[in-house]
Amino acid sequence: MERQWWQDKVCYQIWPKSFKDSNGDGVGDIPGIIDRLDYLKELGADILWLSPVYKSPLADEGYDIADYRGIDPRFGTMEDMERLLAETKRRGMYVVMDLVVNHCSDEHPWFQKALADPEGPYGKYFYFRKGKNGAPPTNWRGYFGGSVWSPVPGREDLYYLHLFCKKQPDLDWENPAVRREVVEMVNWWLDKGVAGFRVDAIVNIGKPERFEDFAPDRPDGLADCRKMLADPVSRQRLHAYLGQLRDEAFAPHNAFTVGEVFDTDPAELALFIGQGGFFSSMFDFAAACWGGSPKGWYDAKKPGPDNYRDCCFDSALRAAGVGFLSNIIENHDEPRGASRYLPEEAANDPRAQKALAAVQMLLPGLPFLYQGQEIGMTNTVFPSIDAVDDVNTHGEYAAALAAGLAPGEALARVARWSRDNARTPVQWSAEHAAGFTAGTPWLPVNPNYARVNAAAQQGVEGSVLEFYKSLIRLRKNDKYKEVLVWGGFEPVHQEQAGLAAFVRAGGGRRLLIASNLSGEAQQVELPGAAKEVLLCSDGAPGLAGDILTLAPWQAAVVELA
Ligand code: TEU
Repeated sequence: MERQWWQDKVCYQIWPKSFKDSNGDGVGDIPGIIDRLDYLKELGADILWLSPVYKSPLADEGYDIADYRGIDPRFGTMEDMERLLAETKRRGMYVVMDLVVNHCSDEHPWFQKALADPEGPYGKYFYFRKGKNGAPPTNWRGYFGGSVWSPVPGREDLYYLHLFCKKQPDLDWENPAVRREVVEMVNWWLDKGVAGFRVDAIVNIGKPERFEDFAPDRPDGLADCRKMLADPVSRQRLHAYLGQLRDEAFAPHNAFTVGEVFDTDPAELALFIGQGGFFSSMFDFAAACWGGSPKGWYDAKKPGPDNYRDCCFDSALRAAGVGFLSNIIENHDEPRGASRYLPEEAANDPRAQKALAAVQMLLPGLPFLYQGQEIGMTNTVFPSIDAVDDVNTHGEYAAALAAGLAPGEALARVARWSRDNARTPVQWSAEHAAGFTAGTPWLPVNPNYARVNAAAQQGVEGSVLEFYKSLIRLRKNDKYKEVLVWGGFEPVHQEQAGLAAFVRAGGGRRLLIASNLSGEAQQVELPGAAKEVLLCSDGAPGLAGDILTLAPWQAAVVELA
């Protein structure tokens, strides 16, 4: 496999609204990001993925774009964006934007023109369909709950399609004019100096030839819209559109792209991330999807450390020799990784957070950190459903109530998985509003900020932040880069509960990564003679003959002879 410029990099996701506010309005902004570039550089982040900063009514927090070539004034100006590009370049860093093109905002001029004349040229940018006997054209349920169809105001029996919220009308990719607009816009940003894109919700652009009802799958009488993704025509179309984006925009710029790809057939992996695939990489959502329920995510099961390990190992084996998956424990759509994968009593334990970090950062593939992960931020508390901002959480809360759950129980369920857990402001210090803003933060800070914050960890040995830095330094160290970036992967002792252990081999070296994801000491039989302990999360591991002893929640990297 030909090597690519981005493979030895470390990525960091910024969710701008909650990263750092520079002007006291309580909303994070681009100047705030520029202000923290030295912090990110010191952490070892190379590629910064910015969730959307485009002009938007923020109905879905920027994933509803009203102008693809404009910056929302809440986040700054185009001059700020250009300064960010220059300042990152100066530090040898890269900026990756979010490409949200399954849909736009209903406030985008395309949709406004389409509403004014659904039969005109802009009507063909979207999906307008006649209803069926007074009901919407199909019985599909959208990602955030409710019908995917909303009536066109002032038009009897005419609807438009939105797989997400009703302020996010789907673009019709079968229309070559839509594809042309997107290709030109992508090239415009790449010419401006962005290094690539994280590609949002992209599998949804492939739609079937005909829109037909599916068998209802919940008490609401609707059927999951994702059923259309399996349609062979949807799939063929998806591949054709992605091929065009790659050939006409990504490839000529040697861009880095990472797809938000759910619902792939393992057989499609090479097509997506193999040599010459549609994307450079795609996220591994195996662990995030573990325990999912057909009733909705309010009903999902909580995974434990062993489930996390098994999902990651399966994915790593599947991708071996094919391409680079992007590894995450959390993002802006998920609860905090520590709260999700660690047992409840350990979620706030820095030792456990470090043990989880060692696995994620040293697996094969590309590590992605999400803002605040590096300081061990955890889920927040929601005093009531009114304290929740996220549109998706409100949809799930409604589904939980409709399924018969009492309001208190419904709140407890959605609180565990809510996207707002990841969206509370980054905790920079123990000062006012965790140092995020001089004003009132748009979403309350997590009450644990006095204890969990960057200032308290910066330069402090044994802190979660410093441990992430040492993991990143190890991955980038010239001596170990070959094995940790491009080396092979072999799970060991996978049957041992509470242990995540694997061997990376390459460039003449073999490294054992062993992480004790349990509160009990563990003995690990070494798969070879120990040569040197390269890294340990806390103190030093016990080494006697061919047995490595790990203290509770201790992780170690051992070079084998
Ligand atoms: O997410 C796509 C997606 O499938 C989500 O609905 C996901 O299943 C859900 O958020 C899990 O909680 C992307 C973005 O990451 C998300 O923030 C947007 O809301 C969505 O697309 C629409 O653009």
